[in-house]
Amino acid sequence: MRIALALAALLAGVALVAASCGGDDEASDTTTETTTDTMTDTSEPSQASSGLKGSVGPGFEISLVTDDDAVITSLPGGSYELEVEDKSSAHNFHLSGPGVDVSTQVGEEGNESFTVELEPGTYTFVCDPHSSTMHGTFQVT
Ligand SMILES: [Cu+2]
Repeated sequence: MRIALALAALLAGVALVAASCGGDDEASDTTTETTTDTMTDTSEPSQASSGLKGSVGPGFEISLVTDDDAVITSLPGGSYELEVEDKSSAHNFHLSGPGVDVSTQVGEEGNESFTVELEPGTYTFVCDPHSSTMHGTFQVT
C-alpha cells in the first residue's frame, strides 16, 4: 500500500515536471523563432544592396557611388551603410538632407563609415571648404 502510494506520488510528480517543462520550452521557442524570422526577413534584402561609397580628394574631386561604382542620381529610401574614403586633409565629405547630417573632418584623412536612414527628398554632399565647386546632389524617392 505504501509503495503504491509512493509510486503514484512519484509518477504524478514526474508528469507535472514534464508537463511544465514542455510547456515552457514550447512557449519560449515559438517566441524566439518568430522574432528572429521576422527580423531576418525584413533586414536581409535591404542590407544586401545598401552600400554607398563616398570619396573625396586627393584633388578637388568628390563623388558618391553605389557598391557597383554606379553614380548615384536617385535612391529608394531606407537604411544605407555609407563608407567614406577621405583622401586629403584639405577636404572633407559632408552628406546632408532629410534626417541626415554626417561628415568627415577637414584636416584629417582616412576611411569612415556611417549608417544613414534616407527619406524621400533631396540630399547634398559637399566638401565644406570648397562647396561651390566640390558638391553633388541626389534624390531619394
Ligand atoms: Cu575641399
